[in-house]
Amino acid sequence: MPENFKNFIAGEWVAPRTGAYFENRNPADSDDVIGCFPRSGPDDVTRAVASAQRGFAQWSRTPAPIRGEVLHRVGDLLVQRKEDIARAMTREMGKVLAETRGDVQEGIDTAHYAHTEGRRNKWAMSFRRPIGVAGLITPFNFPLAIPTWKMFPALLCGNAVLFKPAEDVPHTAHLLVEILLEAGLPPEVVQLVHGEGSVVGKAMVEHPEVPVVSFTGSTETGSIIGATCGRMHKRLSLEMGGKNAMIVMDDADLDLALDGVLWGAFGTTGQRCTATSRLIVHERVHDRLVTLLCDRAERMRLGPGLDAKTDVGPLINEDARKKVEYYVGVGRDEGAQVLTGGGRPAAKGLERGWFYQPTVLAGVRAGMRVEQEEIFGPVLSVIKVGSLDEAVRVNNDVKYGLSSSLYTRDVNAAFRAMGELDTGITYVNAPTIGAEAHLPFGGVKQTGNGHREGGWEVYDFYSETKVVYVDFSGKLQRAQIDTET
Ligand code: UN1
Repeated sequence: MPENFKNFIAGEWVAPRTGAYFENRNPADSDDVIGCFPRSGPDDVTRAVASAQRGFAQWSRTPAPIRGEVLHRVGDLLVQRKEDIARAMTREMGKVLAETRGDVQEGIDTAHYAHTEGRRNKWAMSFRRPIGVAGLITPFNFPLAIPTWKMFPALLCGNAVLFKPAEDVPHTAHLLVEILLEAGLPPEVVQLVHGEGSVVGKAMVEHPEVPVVSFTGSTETGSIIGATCGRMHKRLSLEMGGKNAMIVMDDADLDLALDGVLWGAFGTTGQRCTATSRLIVHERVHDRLVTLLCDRAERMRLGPGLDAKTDVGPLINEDARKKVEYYVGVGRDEGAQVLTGGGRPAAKGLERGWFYQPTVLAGVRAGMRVEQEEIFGPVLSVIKVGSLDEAVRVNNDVKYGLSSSLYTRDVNAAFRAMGELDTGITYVNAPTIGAEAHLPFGGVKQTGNGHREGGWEVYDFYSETKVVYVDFSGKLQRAQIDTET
């Protein structure tokens, strides 16, 4: 005779008021009756609810840590009986043992997690407070965007801002501050101080009443700022160099990769921290892609940015062009071939600007200076590899880690590379540039110091977390000690 199981009501195992039962059979063997279970009626429910109300009154006043302890013991007992319960569950429900064991394990995990949640036994909250005057030092390449990345979250958090834009782009900074004032920002909340980094930037960073500093620029300057901020215990966000690579695998959509690399390498005349300055190409598609690339690069139109027909504008200044010229020379000396570009454009009308041709260096090998150092101009180094593993190694073997990109149609390869590419940002089937405001922006290694701009992470940076505990028990509850009622 199969066993008659009972209800558990008001602290007891009891038979249903109805006296009726139903059979529970093994779905894999309908001759196997597991037991007979109560076919209960509304009376049973009413009694159960009345009892549960008393239970609630008691349990809701039991401190959460004690509730957690009980759940912890439940988890431990589930561990002990895991196998028995899994077997009983398979017999009744039918799914295979590996699955019913997993089912029990999920219960164990849930119990142990609930236990730790029970530590929250005081009413508590955390909220954010502004820090003070934020010193913002910004580069020339995104004259509006980068100041806003820093300024808007800083202001939203309640800080005042002291803004020093790059010497090459003071006018955009001026226009931005005018807009802030026109929008109603109280005038003393923003300060704009133009000038040189070595004077104005330095004075800001060293000022004791500027407790938070955000800098985007070179790794060299970032290191100096970091030393000062470290010494003065200031909060500092650094966004520095990059040597970003696009990897193109042999299964990639080459037309897509071609559009991507042209935009990544020569957009903004290569003057982005995120610029694609290395193209790591699988040997099976290398020659084809490089031919197409040089052909397209040669046809890019240089000119003033205000001319609608221009693809590539000038570099920011003479020093920037000299640096690019220097590096192309270094590349030649290292044995790279200049497949296209490699000089100033001859076209009339460009003599008075800091123009430089989009340049492709081929035959670049890992470890060459043009492969390792940030050039910040329209120069792309092409490195040939034989596998994704090699491509990832080459990508990672630089001191920077801002952005990376992988072109492939292999979803498994893409997901593996997302984890292995040692950069703060990875694009799949898109170039290394193009970060958006709602996601965290920043890099690893010498690119940054662990902070992020953008997303909600930046709000962390511009605020201090305040935690408040309110103990309403009317008696001292010593944390971690008074765990009993
Ligand atoms: C930079 O070059 O410092 O992701 C910023 C991008 C741009 C920002 C670049 N949205 O390329």
